[in-house]
Amino acid sequence: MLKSRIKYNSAKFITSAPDITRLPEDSGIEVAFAGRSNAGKSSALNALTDQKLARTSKTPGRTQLINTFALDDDKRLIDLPGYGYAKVPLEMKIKWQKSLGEYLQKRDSLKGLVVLMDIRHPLKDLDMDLIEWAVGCEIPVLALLTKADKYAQGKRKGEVLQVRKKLAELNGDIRVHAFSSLKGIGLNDLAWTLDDWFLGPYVKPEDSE
Ligand SMILES: Nc1nc2c(ncn2[C@@H]2O[C@H](COP(=O)(O)OP(=O)(O)OP(=O)(O)O)[C@@H](O)[C@H]2O)c(=O)[nH]1
Ligand SMILES: [Mg+2]
Repeated sequence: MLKSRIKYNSAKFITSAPDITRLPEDSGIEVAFAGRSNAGKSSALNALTDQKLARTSKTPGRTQLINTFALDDDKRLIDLPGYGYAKVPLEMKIKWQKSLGEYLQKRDSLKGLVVLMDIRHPLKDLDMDLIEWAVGCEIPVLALLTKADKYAQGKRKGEVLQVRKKLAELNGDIRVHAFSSLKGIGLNDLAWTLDDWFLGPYVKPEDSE
């Protein structure tokens, strides 16, 4: 059971949009999941919501549309198309990278970005571009090092510290956690971060007036 303020298992699929003109109205708060093809974006969304909402696949490039899920009338989760997969035909690549770029640049309701990277090869050029762009726009970032079940605990923690150190240089609002949708590692870290972005930081009842 997730110890979060928001009930993520109430998420409902709204739409698969080929471009940003087909998305729901740009109001309320959206948190988007981005990362290289096959990084585990759709799996993370499914683990968070405890549902099979997003299609996952062994074939990279599965998610080519902007998939939108609603938590309530003004809170949405977005599964973005993956980037950086070499074997996709150029024409398709241009089309969906365009929708990704447009989404990132134009979507006013985007208030937080989850950047998923395979723990075995994090911080590739495109990941850094994306994170630097988010910092520049003052959008908070949660970097999730996915498939953390592939590493033993010591190695996992070492990798998290290394990525944290590298990203600290950017001086942005960036958190870094290990994650595994398979083993549930980091699931609460994800849920608590989203809680903060959707609802504002948690204030203990005894601290409030
Ligand atoms: N070992 C392990 N494998 C995982 C984990 N999460 C995802 N995978 C596997 O990684 C592959 C890709 O997962 P997806 O969730 O479809 O990745 P994606 O980022 O949505 O990929 P695209 O939609 O193609 O961009 C699948 O074969 C998953 O089973 C994890 O936590 N551990
Ligand atoms: Mg996907």
